[in-house]
Amino acid sequence: MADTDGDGLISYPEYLFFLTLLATPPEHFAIAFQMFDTDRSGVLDVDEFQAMMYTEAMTEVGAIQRQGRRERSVNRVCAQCTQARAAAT
Ligand SMILES: [Ca+2]
Repeated sequence: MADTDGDGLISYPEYLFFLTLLATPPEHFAIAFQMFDTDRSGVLDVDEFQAMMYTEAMTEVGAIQRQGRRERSVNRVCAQCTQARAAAT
């Protein structure tokens, strides 16, 4: 379930996404789904799913910056976001 791209490995964005799922109250799922289903098709296509993963990772970047953690951690997350977006194109 956490290995969303099926490569047999759990990337940091996938890990963050999975943790977010675990922490999300059930009543918020429908709202979140509608937010990411930008074409209102009722399903998330690859682009919408990648945008969701990117948003989750960038949310974590903001949290890291607010908590004043080391810049190296932020750079690692940003590099993984860049890799995820490059893989999607
Ligand atoms: Ca859609």
